[in-house]
Amino acid sequence: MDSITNDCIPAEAVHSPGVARSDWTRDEIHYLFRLSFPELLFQAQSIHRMRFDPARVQVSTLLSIKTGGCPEDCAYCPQSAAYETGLKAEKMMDVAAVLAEASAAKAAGASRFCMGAAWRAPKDRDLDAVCAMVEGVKALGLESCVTLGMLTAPQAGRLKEAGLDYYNHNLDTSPEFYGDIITTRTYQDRLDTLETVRDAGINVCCGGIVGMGESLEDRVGMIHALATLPTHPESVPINMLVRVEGTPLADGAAGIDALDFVRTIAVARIAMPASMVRLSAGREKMSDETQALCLLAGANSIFYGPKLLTTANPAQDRDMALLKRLGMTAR
Ligand code: SAM
Ligand code: DTB
Ligand code: SF4
Repeated sequence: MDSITNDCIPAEAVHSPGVARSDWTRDEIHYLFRLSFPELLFQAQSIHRMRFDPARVQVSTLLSIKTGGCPEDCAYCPQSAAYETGLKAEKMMDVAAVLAEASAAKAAGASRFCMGAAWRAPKDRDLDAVCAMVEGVKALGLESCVTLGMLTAPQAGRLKEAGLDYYNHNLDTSPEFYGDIITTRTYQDRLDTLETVRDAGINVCCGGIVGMGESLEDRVGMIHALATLPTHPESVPINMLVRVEGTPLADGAAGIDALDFVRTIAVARIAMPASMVRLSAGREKMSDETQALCLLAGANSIFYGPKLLTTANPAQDRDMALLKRLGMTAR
C-alpha cells in the first residue's frame, strides 16, 4: 500500500452504495482503497449483505483441458511456450476423460466446472470437442465455464448453443501496467472478446491478478476497468500471483501484502455489488485467517479442488474444514 490517507476526499464521493453502476471514476475507486481498514470492510460487508447471504460460498472446480505450449507471453503464466517452466505441453484431453473429472467434482460438492485451455484463441475444429464437454457438464447438472482465449462471434454463438453458462477472460491488470505483463495481445483485444461473449448472451467471468509488482494506482486502474464495463461481469475472479519458477515473475518484484489483497477484494465487492467476487489463485499460500478476511470483505466464491490449472490449490478437506469453522456453507 503506498499510503493510507483519505482526508482530502469527502465521504459522499462514493454515491449510490449497492447500485451496480458503470460510471465509476478512478477517484472514487482510489477513495475506497484509501479508506481505513475497518471502514472499508464495514462498507463492503454492508453492500455484500444487500444482495447475498454472507454465509454462502459458491464453489467452482477447474480443469486444464489443454495444457502448456501457449504462444502468448503472459509473464505470470507457467503455460507460455516462451518460458522454461518444466511444464510438459499436452494435447487436448478427450471428452470422456473431462467428463469423468466433472463427475468427480460434482460428487465432491462443486456447483460449477471450469475448463481452461492454453490457447491464444481456439481453432474452429477444437470447438467441436469443447462444445461436447460443455453439453456433458450440463447434463451432469453442473454449471459450465470455459476459458479458451480470444473468441470470434460465431465461436461464441456455438458455445452458447452448446449451453455454456460462463466464459472466463480476464483483463488481468490496469491498462497502464498491462504492457509490462503481456505483449502478444492488447488490452483492446481482451475488451473485444468480452463484448463478443456478452453479445452472445453468455455470462462473463472477468477479473485480474495482483501481486505482480503493480502499484496501488494499477490496482485502482484494474478495478476501475472492470467496474466501468457496460455491464459488470457476473463473476469477478481476483487472483493473487502464483509465482512459478521459470516465468519472468518467478521472483523480483514485490508481491502483495495480505491485507492489501483483502482491500482489493473489498473494493471489488463495493464497486461491483451484484457480482460474485471469487477469491481465486493464491489460496494455497494464504493463511486460513487471510482467507476468512477475504470472505468477510465480500468474496463469495472460490476455486475448489487440489489443483487450479497447473498449480496447487488447497485440498478439499482443508477448504471444507475452514468453511465449517466459519459456520459457512458451500454451494
Ligand atoms: N489461455 C486463456 C487466456 O489466457 O485467456 C485461458 C487460460 S489463462 C491460464 C486464465 C487466467 O489465469 C489468466 O488470465 C490469469 O488471470 C490467470 N493466471 C494464469 N497464471 C496465473 C498465475 N501464475 N497466478 C495467478 N493467476 C494466473
Ligand atoms: C482465473 O481468473 N483464475 C483461474 C481461472 N480464472 C482460469 C486460473 C488460475 C491459474 C493459476 C496458475 C495455474 O494453475 O496454472
Ligand atoms: Fe497462454 Fe492464457 Fe497462459 Fe497467457 S494466461 S500464456 S494466454 S495460457
